[in-house]
Amino acid sequence: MNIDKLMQSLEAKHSGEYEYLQAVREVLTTIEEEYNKHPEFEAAKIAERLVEPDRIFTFKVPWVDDRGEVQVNLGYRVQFNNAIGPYKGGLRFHSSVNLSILKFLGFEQIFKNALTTLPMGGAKGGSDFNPRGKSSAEVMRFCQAYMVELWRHIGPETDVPAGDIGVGAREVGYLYGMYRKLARENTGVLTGKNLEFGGSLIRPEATGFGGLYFVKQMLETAGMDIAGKTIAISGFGNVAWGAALKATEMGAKVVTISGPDGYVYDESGISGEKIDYMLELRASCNDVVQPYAERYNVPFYAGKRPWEVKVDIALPCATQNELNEVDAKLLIENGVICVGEISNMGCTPEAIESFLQHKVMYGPGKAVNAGGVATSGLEMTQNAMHISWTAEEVDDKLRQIMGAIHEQCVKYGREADGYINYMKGANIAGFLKVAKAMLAQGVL
Ligand code: 2IT
Repeated sequence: MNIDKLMQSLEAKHSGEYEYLQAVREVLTTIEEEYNKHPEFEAAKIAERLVEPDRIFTFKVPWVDDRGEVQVNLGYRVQFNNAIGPYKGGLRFHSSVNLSILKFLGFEQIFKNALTTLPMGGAKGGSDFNPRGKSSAEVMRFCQAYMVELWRHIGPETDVPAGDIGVGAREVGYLYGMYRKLARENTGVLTGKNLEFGGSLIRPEATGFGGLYFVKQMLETAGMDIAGKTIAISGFGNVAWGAALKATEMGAKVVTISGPDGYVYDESGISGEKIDYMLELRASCNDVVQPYAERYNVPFYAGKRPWEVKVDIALPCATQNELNEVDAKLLIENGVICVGEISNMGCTPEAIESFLQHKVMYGPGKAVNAGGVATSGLEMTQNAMHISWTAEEVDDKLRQIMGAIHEQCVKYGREADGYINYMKGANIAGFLKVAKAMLAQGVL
């Protein structure tokens, strides 16, 4: 595989799609050695076929706001690869959404979904619509207008969307309602549904819980215990909430959460009712964490990120590239032991390089945050069987899946000196599964 040539051709075709090119470069450079052991991959041009999505839908979403004014947003669905199962991946509604971001997320999703051991292909979608500050009626009208266009391209055995940033149970409910009406069928076409119409227990907690199951195993593999460790979390949404809940239950102490406005530092630990309060904060329309600092009388650092705090473990739980080289160096100086991305591509390539150089344990998003989509896969299974599992059954399966992902990362990521390069391990394990499936099915 000639990575430079392939990257140059992608850069020429998709110039300016920085996040997408970043995600592709990371995967190609980490799988190169393994790839070159398989001449059959090169002969079938697996890399060239994998880096381009199967297809992309882009559509206009017109809707009417509460003042009676017509609004026009852009909607997307990127169906990246379905060699091992139906396209699967979330929808992101945020003003920053563009094709580059959805293509990086869709590309990452291929390998993440392969790692879960469940039969799911990779996809992502969304819109530049921002639900923050909108009334529920506006969100409903937008979701309905979005689904009027998307419904023809998805289905329970074809493409199964879910939530991501800006898309929670409320949005999934409105999207599902319109799909059901248009398709005239009740199926598991979306995951992250409410329990009353096919949702799974533990799905809201799953990304955060899965992340902590994984981080606990990383520490245990290095002979350490998560109990008693201090943790910096970024974000204050669903993922940060689930992570704080499980970290606290495991005996660790979460000392930060953050928003676009800055971060709060709660030295005594964000636990108990303070974790419940995160949900209230998220539900309020302002997208700020400062009220937490006022309510619990703790310091708030405006415009700053939580990576300057001295902690044992850092868990990015917000968005892509939220932890850069400067942040990484600060964390390392402060003695960080482990960094687990529960957000997608939370660290910049330079930050990752610093962690690897300093032999800090680093878990990439496609392994650490796979618990969310894994539990979506379990929701699909329950829907297909027309049954629902108990919380314990789902949680047990989630633990097993996170354990299996960890095992694959160790198998393919352990280096000669014993250091586990989880990024390399996750990329190789996810890639091999998809590549073998593509190879067996011919040139498509
Ligand atoms: O990034 C992710 O894995 C998700 N947003 C969840 C996707 C899903 O289909 O549950």
